[in-house]
Amino acid sequence: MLRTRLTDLLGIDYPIIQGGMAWVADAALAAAVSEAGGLGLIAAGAAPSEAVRQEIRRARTLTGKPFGVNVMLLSPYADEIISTVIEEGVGVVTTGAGSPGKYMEALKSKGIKVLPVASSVALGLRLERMGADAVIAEGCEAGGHIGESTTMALVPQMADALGVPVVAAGGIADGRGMAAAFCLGAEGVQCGTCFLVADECGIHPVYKQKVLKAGDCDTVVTGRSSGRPVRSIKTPFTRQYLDMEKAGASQDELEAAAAGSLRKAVKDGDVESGTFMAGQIAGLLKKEAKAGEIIACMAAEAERTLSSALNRWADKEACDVRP
Ligand code: TUI
Repeated sequence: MLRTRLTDLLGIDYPIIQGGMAWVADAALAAAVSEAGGLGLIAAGAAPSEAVRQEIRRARTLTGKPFGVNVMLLSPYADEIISTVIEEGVGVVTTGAGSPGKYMEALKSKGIKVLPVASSVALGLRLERMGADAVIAEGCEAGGHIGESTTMALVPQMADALGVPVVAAGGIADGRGMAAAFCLGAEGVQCGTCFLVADECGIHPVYKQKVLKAGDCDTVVTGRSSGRPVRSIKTPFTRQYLDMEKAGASQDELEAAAAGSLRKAVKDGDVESGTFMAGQIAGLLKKEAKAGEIIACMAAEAERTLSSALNRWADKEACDVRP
């Protein structure tokens, strides 16, 4: 069994965390993932704290297993969401799109496990010093808001630099990817895109089909000009947006074009003005499945892949000829 420090830390069966996808990751998806032995997350996204509270309570009616809340730190409601998470006794918080520094003491003093996303080693080290229980090293293969480094380059450097467990994210959607992440030094994985096609994921059917039909080159990064790059599935809208960026559109114009576009994709399947966030691994996903099947298959395939590979951990000392 793939037991690691992460499974012990979180009290879960498989070292698999579901990504905290804004507008997507609700109580139903989080509970399904947690019921299957992973860690489900409710994404707070930009929702008001009372809506997040209702989702936390709904998840409790669906599962008795541990689940967490992802706090998107650019949210205007981040302060209240942190208070809500504490009041509701949620055990795990993951964060994205910023540093959770100012919330760390409040969360840690209540025994809440904090797993921030970091897309660089420098940030990972800072987060560890602040008391992060584990760090999610997310490569730019991921969907949504991303950093610069790839998962392949980031994870081993993060694992060497940190003492706390590293969770690999970005580009992982099956057991081979999970095994690869473990070979790079990760003790867990976080997967978002593969759960977009879970039966329990309530996104618009058009969104699901876009993921299922995507090929390896069908995602694109917009927003580089504004310093907030976002990966999503190529659409006429992403083409238009990139053209606006090339033409030197102002931040205000770009923000106005993107405002509400993720919601339009998730809720309405709006192909004209929606942003269908997904990672590069979308091309690997060919069918819908229950969250429990996705997790069980991934874990079993990772174990098979790892046990049939050379035992690199045993060789690590002997092979220490790396620079
Ligand atoms: O957060 C994500 N993915 C997201 S958030 C999101 S909502 C959004 N939509 C449009 C623009 C911006 C956000 C959609 N997808 N992943 C985790 C992640 N966090 N990736 C990168 C980071 C990150 C970036 C900067 C973490 C920390 C950071 O700066 C920390 C600091 O203050 O130094």
